[in-house]
Amino acid sequence: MTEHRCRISGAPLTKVLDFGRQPLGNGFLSPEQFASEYFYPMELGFAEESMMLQLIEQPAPEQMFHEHYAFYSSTSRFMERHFAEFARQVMDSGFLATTDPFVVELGCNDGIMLKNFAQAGMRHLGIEPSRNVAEVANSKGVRTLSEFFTEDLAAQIAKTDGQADAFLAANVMCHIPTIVDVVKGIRALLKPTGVAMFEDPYLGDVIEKTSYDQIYDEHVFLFSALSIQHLFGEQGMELIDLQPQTTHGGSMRYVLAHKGAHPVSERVTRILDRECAMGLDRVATFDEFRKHVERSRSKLIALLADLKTRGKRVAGYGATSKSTTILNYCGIGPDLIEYISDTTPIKQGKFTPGMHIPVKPYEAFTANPPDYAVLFAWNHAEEIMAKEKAYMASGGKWIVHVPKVQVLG
Ligand code: DWN
Repeated sequence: MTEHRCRISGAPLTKVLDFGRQPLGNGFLSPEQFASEYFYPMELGFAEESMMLQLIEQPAPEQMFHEHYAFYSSTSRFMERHFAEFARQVMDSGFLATTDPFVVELGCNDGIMLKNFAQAGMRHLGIEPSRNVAEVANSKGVRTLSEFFTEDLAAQIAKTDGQADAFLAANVMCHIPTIVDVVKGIRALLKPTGVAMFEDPYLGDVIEKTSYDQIYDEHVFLFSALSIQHLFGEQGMELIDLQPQTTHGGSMRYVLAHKGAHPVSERVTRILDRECAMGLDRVATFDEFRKHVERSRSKLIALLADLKTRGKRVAGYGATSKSTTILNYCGIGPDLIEYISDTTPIKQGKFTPGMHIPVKPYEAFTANPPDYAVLFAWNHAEEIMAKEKAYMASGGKWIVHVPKVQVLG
């Protein structure tokens, strides 16, 4: 039997959760592709030395991030504003050189954040392996390379463009299995006074809210401040600030710099202490998490089965990557959920990975609203509820599974 090792420390991983056979989270497909659909065993492992929760096995990056990548960041107005504010914070941070600063963003997708630097006339570079979204970024005037970021690429960029004042990433770092190489690249690319700022879904929120749908093929890691401190500490860098975010159901923005380059905020100690109190450094914590996940699954299946028995129509709202985990882990197919509506053209007319529920344009939802809508895009609830007042006024109800399975409305 192969022994699976931690991608950070090389220590053996302890298996803490098994989601069974899962397809690609963003692998929306057509009926002629059903027979050859790719599946892999999705299991979570933990290593106490690195304190890093991670997938034991992950599909190859080229299989997930390519010229047909189905997720465009700019589908949410709220996220547009969030990234404009993130960019403003970087520009006002005092970390950028006063003359000719250089900002690099890893996984810039369609340029949702970097366009703010481009519009401000600032020197910038996006690195985005998914060619289709990188093309959109370039078309918006965001200078973007369609490559995977490595220590070698960092050295090349430093040679051609110079070192960076800021290295940014949002919902990207947790996708990269070769993260140690990426951290070495960041260290090489950053000026001695430069900062790395990145945000990702936060393990503390996932545990507190049982939001297990944050676990899918693309998210090879679920970070905590403890694991990030350890990972960067090994490469001579340190956490200088932590800024909790409400995005994606609870994220954390990590601010890192070369060791000793900048003062460390008192928030860092406070959050690290809180994580130790929550047990994010111990394998036993994930056994409790597993029990909560299993309970959540049973409740969701029971609720949908009951609605079916009562002859209610149920649809999904938002064909998220996250929903792939829920649907496949709970075994929910078109018998329980008629269709899922989504505003992303590339997903429409296709079927969800694994369970093959039809994905329909948003207009299908408004034209023939269901009795109940499962809010798979629960992380955008505020924006969606504001938009769907008519659905609720006409008696439409929501099903959410975070922080617990319940019917709203
Ligand atoms: O890390 C990742 C995050 C940032 O984005 C990626 N690995 C992939 C992706 O994950 P996701 O698909 O779970 O992200 P979202 O932002 O929860 O996806 C929302 C989906 O819902 C999109 O397909 C667009 C759709 N949507 C909609 O149909 N109506 C979204 C909104 C706000 C709406 O009103």
